[in-house]
Amino acid sequence: MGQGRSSATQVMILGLAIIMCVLAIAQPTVGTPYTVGDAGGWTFNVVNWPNGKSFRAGDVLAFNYASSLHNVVVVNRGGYTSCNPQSGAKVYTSGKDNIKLSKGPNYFICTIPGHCQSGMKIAVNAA
Ligand SMILES: [Cu+2]
Repeated sequence: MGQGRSSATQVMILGLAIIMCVLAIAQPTVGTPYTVGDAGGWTFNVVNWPNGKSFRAGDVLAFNYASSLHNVVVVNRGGYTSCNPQSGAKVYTSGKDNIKLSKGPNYFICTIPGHCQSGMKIAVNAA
């Protein structure tokens, strides 16, 4: 009599194990999220925020800022250094922009006049 119950328990355990395996496999490889500037957000003098952090391709940078005051522009190395975006640079303006890092160097600036020059720029290298 006890035989029936224990096999039902075994089936249940097996079922749970299968479900857990499926969940583990289905877990997408999501990049680590980072909030640029931490609590201060995307603002002036955020330039040193990436220091000491290691980023990987696929990690997501969250740029939080007042959309009336700032923007986020994806630039190349020259645009980063000069604070002048190359033509066709992608511009984000929502105030809550999540940008996925690509492998290698990633550069972001704010193009509101004077802001990039005031340290509103970051360079992030993604492994
Ligand atoms: Cu700005």
